[in-house]
Amino acid sequence: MTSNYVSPFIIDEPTREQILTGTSLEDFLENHAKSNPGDGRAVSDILLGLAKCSIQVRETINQGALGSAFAGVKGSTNADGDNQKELDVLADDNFLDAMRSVPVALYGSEEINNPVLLDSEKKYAIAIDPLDGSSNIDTNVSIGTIFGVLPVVGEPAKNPDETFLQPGSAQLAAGFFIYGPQLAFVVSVGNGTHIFVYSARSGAFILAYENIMIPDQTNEFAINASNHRQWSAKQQHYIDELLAGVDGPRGKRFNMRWVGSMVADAYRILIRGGIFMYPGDRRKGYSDGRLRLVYEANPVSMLAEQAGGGAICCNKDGVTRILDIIPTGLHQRIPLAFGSSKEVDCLAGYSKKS
Ligand code: AFP
Repeated sequence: MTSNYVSPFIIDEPTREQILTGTSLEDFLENHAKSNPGDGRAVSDILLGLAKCSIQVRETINQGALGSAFAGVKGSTNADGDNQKELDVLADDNFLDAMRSVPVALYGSEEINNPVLLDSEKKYAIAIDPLDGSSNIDTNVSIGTIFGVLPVVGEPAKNPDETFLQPGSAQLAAGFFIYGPQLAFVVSVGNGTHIFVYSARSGAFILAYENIMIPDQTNEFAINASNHRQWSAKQQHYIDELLAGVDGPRGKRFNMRWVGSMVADAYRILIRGGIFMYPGDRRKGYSDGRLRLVYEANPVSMLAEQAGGGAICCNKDGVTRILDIIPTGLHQRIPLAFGSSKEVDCLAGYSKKS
């Protein structure tokens, strides 16, 4: 049977990839290595190692229910008591292996109780959530890998925890991969936040947004509103005033979005603004929210700040910049809010009100 159908996806015009400068992640990292004689080369090698691994992980994710990694709950739990799925474990194994051939001494992962010592002679550590949003795996929703790169402090063999108890401001780089409609890599090495999109055509990550800036104002918020009754009065007051719309004190309508994978919500906020919140609440085990400071809040806060946004913790002690907090443990949770700077400031104002 013959068909005259012509796919609209086959076009002769140049793609945006061809029009873009064509800067690949490798070029970008080579430049970073050359212009930062101290840590630049090592950080670049680590980021490249992570990026290569993300392509492998993405291939497994793309198989979906047809692949063996979607076998479901594995029966074991991680350090925080969450069910682990096959894919969490697989992603963790892949990233751990990838870090063996780059200058990483310590690997601190959401999936492993204690940091893993890879090579005590090396000078860098990686804090990672290998599969953020893993409860969305079976639902074909975007999930991701989020990480921060830290300098090793003290003696990694004797006291591996010490390195992970540095504030987020010590991070040399941070980023996340998002396994969504596109495989994208959001990264900062301390000079802005940049987004690379993986091109299957060229087999490389290509710079798509250089120095992305989060719009400082927004009318979109992200929170799991089903927890409303569990929040503090201040948190409820802030959200209630957003919901009051044009007739309320904010005088405008706010829209809500909640993916349930922080990386996906963060990506949207980087692209079009917004505020993300996971506050502490009254549920058992949720007094400091759900997100982990060292390998979730710190990386996303570096990316938000480097994109002109803000990132804070609001709790009974007041308002603190996330990147200034000294962690008490690798798996510590933290109430987190980040996004458009003016909206983050506004939330901080509500939190300070008596
Ligand atoms: P999982 O990785 O266990 O799915 O957790 C994802 C997450 O830490 C973060 O990515 C989401 O923003 C948040 O949890 C969603 O939490 P709720 O299910 O309480 O809305």
